[in-house]
Amino acid sequence: MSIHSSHWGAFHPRVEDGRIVEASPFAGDRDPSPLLRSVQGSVHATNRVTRPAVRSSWLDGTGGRRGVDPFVEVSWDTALDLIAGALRSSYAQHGASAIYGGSYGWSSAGRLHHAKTQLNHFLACTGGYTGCLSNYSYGTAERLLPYVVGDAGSVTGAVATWDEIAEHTDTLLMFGGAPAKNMQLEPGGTGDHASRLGFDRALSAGTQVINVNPVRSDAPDHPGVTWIPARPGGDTALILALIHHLETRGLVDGDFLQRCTVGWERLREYILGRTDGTPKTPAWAEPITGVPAARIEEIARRLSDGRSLVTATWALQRAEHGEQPYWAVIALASCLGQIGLPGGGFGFGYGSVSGIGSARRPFGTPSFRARKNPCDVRVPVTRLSDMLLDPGGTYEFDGAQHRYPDIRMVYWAGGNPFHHHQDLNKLTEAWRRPETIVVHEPWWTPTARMADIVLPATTTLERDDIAASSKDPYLVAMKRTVDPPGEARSDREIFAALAARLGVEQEYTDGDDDQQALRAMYERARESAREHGHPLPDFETFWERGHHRYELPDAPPPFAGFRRAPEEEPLATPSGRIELFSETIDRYGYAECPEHPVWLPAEEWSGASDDARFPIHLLSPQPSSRLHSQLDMGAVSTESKVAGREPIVLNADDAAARGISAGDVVRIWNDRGETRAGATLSEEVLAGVALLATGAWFTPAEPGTPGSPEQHGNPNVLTRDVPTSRLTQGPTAQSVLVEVEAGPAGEEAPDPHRLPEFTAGPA
Ligand SMILES: Nc1nc2c(c(=O)[nH]1)N[C@H]1C(S)=C(S)[C@@H](COP(=O)(O)OP(=O)(O)OC[C@H]3O[C@@H](n4cnc5c(=O)[nH]c(N)nc54)[C@H](O)[C@@H]3O)O[C@H]1N2
Ligand SMILES: Nc1nc2c(c(=O)[nH]1)N[C@H]1C(S)=C(S)[C@@H](COP(=O)(O)OP(=O)(O)OC[C@H]3O[C@@H](n4cnc5c(=O)[nH]c(N)nc54)[C@H](O)[C@@H]3O)O[C@H]1N2
Ligand SMILES: [Mo]
Repeated sequence: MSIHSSHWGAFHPRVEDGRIVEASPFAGDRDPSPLLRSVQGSVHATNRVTRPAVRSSWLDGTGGRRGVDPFVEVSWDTALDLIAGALRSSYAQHGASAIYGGSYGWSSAGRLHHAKTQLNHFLACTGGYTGCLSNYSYGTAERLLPYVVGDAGSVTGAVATWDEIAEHTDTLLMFGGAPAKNMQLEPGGTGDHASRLGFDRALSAGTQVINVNPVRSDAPDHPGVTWIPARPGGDTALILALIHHLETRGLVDGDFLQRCTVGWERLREYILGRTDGTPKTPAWAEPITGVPAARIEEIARRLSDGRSLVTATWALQRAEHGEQPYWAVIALASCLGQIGLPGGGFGFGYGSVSGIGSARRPFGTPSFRARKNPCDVRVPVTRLSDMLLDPGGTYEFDGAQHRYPDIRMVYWAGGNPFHHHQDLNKLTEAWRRPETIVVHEPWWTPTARMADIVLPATTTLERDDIAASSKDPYLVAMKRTVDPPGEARSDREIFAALAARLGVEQEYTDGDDDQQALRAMYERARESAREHGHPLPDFETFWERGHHRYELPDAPPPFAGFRRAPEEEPLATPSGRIELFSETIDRYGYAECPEHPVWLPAEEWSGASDDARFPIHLLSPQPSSRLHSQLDMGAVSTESKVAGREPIVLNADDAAARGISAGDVVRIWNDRGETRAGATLSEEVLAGVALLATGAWFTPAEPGTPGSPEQHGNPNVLTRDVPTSRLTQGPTAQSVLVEVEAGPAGEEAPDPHRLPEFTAGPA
């Protein structure tokens, strides 16, 4: 039986007449994702890009407008000559930094044909490019944590495993729960979805879960789970109040704080109100968080009574001041004194992706090694629009000042900024600046429609690859299963042809065809695995069998060595300890991210009452029905739509107050934009909060026109393009206020997956 893999899991493709008719779950997967049902409809969708296409007014040099002008289909030779010419002239006139190759995006699970990596490798061979830094997922934490605990492992998977939790944890305090919907995905694929089962095992073993969350359904419906409805964005106040209660009742672990942390005295002064006159008591936190003071005291007592683990989803740091809840969680866990004990302390990202809470592989997995970028300009991903709009402008990041490059050419492969970036009306404006925009895509996505040159890329099922992730026990051979539609080529094949035109073919391919490149990747990983005592079969055996499962020994709990001997195994912080006060951050002087965790209300959140026009706090979580914008034309996403639009989840009382019934089309807006969605009502979402998942294909009524109403329910016309802070420059998509109303009636449902307009030749 043939085998393949994807970010949503390994599967067996069944083929009839050259088409995939079913993707059935891999036998090793104990909890396969329902998203497999969307595979065939996506691979064989009618909106595949099948031939190279060029925007007509770009082709004839008359300018025109992206997103508006029709496309002209051209031969591969013509398209590749045009791109090679544009690259040559960009390098000659403006230098490497004028080419933006950041190209953020998940691409595909295969590690050789990972489109962003291949693009970066290609542009490194041709002379360099402006790259991107950080990510939308956990970029804030990734920057902050090294200052606090020495590295970012506690957000990327170096956390207590579900097995450790089941065995040792009495109380699991979860900010944001651990949503089962998100555990379906793992970048690089998974052969065995283990997290949901792990969570269930912990509950069966008696672990008590406290789910602090504006949404109930992010934890299983189980008697061991208590839902604490809490306002989004208020978590830091709640955590400070927990610490206040522990401190004033003599429940903090003074010995741990003294041995393993620095700065407790300073933080304590703040929490007791001695530096700002406001003690952070449970009564103080009650009106901020919506959680009764008595409840907060009870949680503090439970935490200090037995083994406790404090967690937060990645979503909490994707918000204004997103550093603060994470730093505060670490302070709370420090006060409890169980960091480094099995099933105790803190950990981030449970439920954010599949592999968090699984054993981590301490050695290499097959991956493609891109050449080093000879250009050293890199801009945080969240600053995309500002970079395009403000060439030469300065910005602050991580304690230093930087300058935006002058971008003339944008090259994107494997990402969809017209779904993922905040404030898409601002991006539409910024996107007008570059002279040339090239996109490789399997599908006519919103980003492809906004390009000058679009090249048809294959999907994973149309080429050979290997799936692997450091948090999953399987390596899976992804075998070519069907023929590419039309003239589609793999990104690697496309770049090889361009490299030949630019005289760097040998540098780009190393002389390897796909099979040789896969073998080289595999052999490197095999070597690394062997050094760690894990023999992998030879490449032929692996490829023939289709998968390999690693059996991994249990690793010691995170921070165990440090806890035992902080002097001998110090953290990589300046003090070698956990920093509850950071002198380095203090020196940067960022008022929005000061020297220790603080309560700073967001400019936009449901606790702010100064703009009565926008009373609803809009969260845009990850969709249960797809991966971001991927698989939107698949069965699962299509069936989830309400009135032909993305569903918005409204609190039932909020809906009633607005005369909105289930199934209605609603209009959602704020000062940045407006969109439509289909109403669904729920008692399990806090009043004043609404959920509109990310990833519905951006469909403005008038394409290419900033401010045009979006018709399909993409939340990013409403989100704000402001960073968490100058320290981390993370995204703040969860800090958004909107208003929602019924109607307008009679609008036709959009067709987000339609083909663009084509014309025979330049006008
Ligand atoms: N409002 C709001 N916005 C968000 C978020 C949020 O929570 N709220 N979350 C953010 C987060 S965490 C993330 S990670 C981003 C995700 O943003 P993206 O990673 O950009 O989202 P995807 O939809 O996965 O886009 C991947 C694109 O790559 C294309 N692709 C797939 N395989 C191939 C291939 O082999 N070759 C080529 N050339 N293309 C391929 C797909 O068709 C798709 O268009 O979104 C962010 N945006
Ligand atoms: N099905 C599916 N799964 C996915 C993805 C996908 O597109 N589809 N995308 C993947 C990617 S790229 C990423 S980065 C991860 C993201 O993983 P997360 O960031 O963890 O995902 P979210 O769904 O945004 O949020 C998780 C939960 O946090 C809660 N939450 C949000 N804000 C707050 C708050 O202020 N306080 C509290 N207490 N709770 C809050 C919400 O109720 C939400 O359900 O998901 C991954 N998993
Ligand atoms: Mo992400």
